Amino acid sequence: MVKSLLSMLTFFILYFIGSSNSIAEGLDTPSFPVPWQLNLQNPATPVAEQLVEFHNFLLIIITIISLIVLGLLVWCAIRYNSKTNPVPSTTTHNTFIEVMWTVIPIVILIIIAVPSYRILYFMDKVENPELTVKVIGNQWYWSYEFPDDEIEFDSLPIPDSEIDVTKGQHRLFEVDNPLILPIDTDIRILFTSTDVLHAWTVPAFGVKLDTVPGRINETWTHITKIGKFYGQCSELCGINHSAMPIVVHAVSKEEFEIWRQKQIASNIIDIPSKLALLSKEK
Ligand SMILES: [Cu+2]
Repeated sequence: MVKSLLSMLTFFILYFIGSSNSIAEGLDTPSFPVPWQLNLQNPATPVAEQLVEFHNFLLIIITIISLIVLGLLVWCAIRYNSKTNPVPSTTTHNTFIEVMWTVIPIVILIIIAVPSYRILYFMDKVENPELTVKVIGNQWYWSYEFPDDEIEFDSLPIPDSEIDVTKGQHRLFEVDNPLILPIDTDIRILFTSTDVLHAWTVPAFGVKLDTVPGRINETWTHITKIGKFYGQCSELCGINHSAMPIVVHAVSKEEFEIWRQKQIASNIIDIPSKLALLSKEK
């Protein structure tokens, strides 16, 4: 406990010195929650990198503001209490101070708004996506589609009883069919839902978007690291909201191509059975 507190304290001190990014990388934050985890997850996309930088920038601003306000409160409490200052001043207006406490917050808000909007527009769309993936929220699991290749599959959570910790599996976080995505590729992600609102959230990608029934939302990603990335549904969607984990396997372009071809091949084999199903429906 004491050790954890000390490491937390050291972390914060170093954090405020301004070397936060290198520390965050050094800690190699895993892409799922762990006890005593601090900071955001390690970014794996340019969007997530910018969000982490923006978060660190805001942390500096709020720290300075908090310290100034605290300093003013302490100063007033000590210098102007009834003992040290028995006869209070009757001053009610000071034009200079009033202008300052209006102008300074406006300037601070502008300083925050500019990078905030820059990231918001950066996250919005990618010009020429190399790949499109569609995320569909269902009560209570995710479905994924690659519309260009007619690949589609469901991604269901693995129940606690089947989790094998020795294989590095994490309780409440694993799925049977993870989403496979290539690295170094501009990927357009479309979001929709079949029933209620869900939100597809993968913190390491800086992606968090609602899936809305009857509507398509859009964002993009460009994964820079090979790895396994975890996320969860982040919109209260019913009784099993907590049992909608997201797993993304980011693989090399070559590996992705092999996986894609396999999926396409299995689709082709499936066509006769699909046709049979269709004729039955008629
Ligand atoms: Cu959900």
